[in-house]
Amino acid sequence: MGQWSDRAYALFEEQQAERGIDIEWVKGRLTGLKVETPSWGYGDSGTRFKVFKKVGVPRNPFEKLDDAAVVHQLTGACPTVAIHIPWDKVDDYGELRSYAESVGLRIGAVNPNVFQEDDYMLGSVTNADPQIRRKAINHLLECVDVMKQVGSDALSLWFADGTNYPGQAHLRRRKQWLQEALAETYQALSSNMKMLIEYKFFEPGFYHTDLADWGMAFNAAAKLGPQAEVLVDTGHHAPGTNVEHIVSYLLDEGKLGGFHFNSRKYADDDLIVGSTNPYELFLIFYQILEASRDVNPLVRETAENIAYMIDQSHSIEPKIPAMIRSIANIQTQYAKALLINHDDVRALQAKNDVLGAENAVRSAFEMDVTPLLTAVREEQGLPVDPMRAFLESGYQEHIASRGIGGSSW
Ligand code: LRH
Ligand code: MN
Ligand code: MN
Repeated sequence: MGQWSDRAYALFEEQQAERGIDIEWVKGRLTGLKVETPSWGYGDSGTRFKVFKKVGVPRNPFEKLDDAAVVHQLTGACPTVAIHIPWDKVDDYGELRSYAESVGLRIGAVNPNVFQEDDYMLGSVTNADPQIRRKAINHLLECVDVMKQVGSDALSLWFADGTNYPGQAHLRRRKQWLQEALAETYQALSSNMKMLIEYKFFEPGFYHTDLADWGMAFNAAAKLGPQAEVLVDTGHHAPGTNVEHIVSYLLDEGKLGGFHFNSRKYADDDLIVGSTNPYELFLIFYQILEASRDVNPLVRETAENIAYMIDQSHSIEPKIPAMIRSIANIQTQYAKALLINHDDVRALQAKNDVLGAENAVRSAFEMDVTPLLTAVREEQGLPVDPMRAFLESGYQEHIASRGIGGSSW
C-alpha cells in the first residue's frame, strides 16, 4: 500500500477497534461475499423504444463468459454466471460448463424463459390452453435437465404471466395452474437443487400479475417444500415499499433464497446497483447480518446461504464497467453494514431508545470504508481500483474486433 492509504487504514482499524468491531472478521466476510453476474447483462438490451447496438458486445454465450471472467478477475467476487434459456441456448451444455471452468467460472442459476414466444402472449403456465401450459412446463423441466449438464444448483423462476383487463381471465384457476406447474417442476429437482421463485408487481401485465408480490411467492414456495425459496429482485416493488422488511420476514421464515440486485427510481429500471438507493442496499445487508446472529439455526443458515445475484440490463452503459461499478457498490454497502455493532443496537432497542438505535445503525452507513476495501483488495492480490484497472487493461479495445450486433435476446 502507499503511505497515505497505509495511514488511512491504520486509523480506520483503530477507530473500529474502539467501536468494538472485529476487523479481521469484517475482512473475512468481505472476502467471502460472492455475487453472481447475469449473462444477459453483458449483451445489448434496451427499452421498448430502442435497443442501442454497441461495439464489442458478445455474439454468443461463450463470449459472455469471457467478459464475465474479466469481471471476476478484477473483483475476485463473481465466480458464477447466471444463464437464461433460450438466450444462452447451446448445442452442448457440457461444453458450456467446461468453457466456463476454463476461464475460471462456474454456471450459476438457470433461468427458464417462458415469456418470449407468441404462444405465451396470454400466459405460460397459467394459460387457459392446456397445450400451452404443457409446453411451458416442458420448458421448465428441460431447464432442470440443463442444470444437471452445467452443474447448476439453482432454478430461478420468473413468470411474465398476467392480464391487462378485469375479467380477461379466471384469477383463481390461474393461481392453481401456476402451483401445479411449480409442483411438477419441483418433483424433478435433485436434492442439491433450489427453486427460487421471483415475483414482480406489474409488467408486462398491467392489470394483474399471477405472482405479484413476496407473499404470493412465499405461499407457493411454502406449499412446495424446503427446496423452494423466494427470490427478491430489488426492482420489483412499488415505490416506497420497505424491501428490507420483506427480507427480514423471509429470513425469519427460512425462505429467503436469493436476490436480483439492481436499482430503480420508478419501476423495474434494472439500473446499476446502489446508484439511486445505497441506503436501501445497506439496510438489506443489515437485516441479513442481524439474522446471521439469530438463535434459531434455520434463520442463521438461511442468512448464510443466500444466492446473491445481479439482474441488470444495460441499455446506455458500457456493459463490463457497469458490472464492475455494481460489484464495487455492493461491496461498499456490505462493508458499511459489517461495521454495525449489533450488540449496541440490540441493547438500545431493548431500552426503547429510538434515536440511539437509529443512530447506531446509520452511523455505520456514514463511515468511509475506502481504506478497508483498499486493504482487502490488496491482500487478495486484486487491483485496488477495479474500474481503473479495466479501463487500462485494453480489454475493451481487444473485444472491438467482435464488431457490432451482439445481443442478449
Ligand atoms: C423480470 C426479470 C427476471 C428475468 C429478468 C431478465 O423482470 O427480473 O428476473 O429473468 O428480468
Ligand atoms: Mn429479476
Ligand atoms: Mn426485472
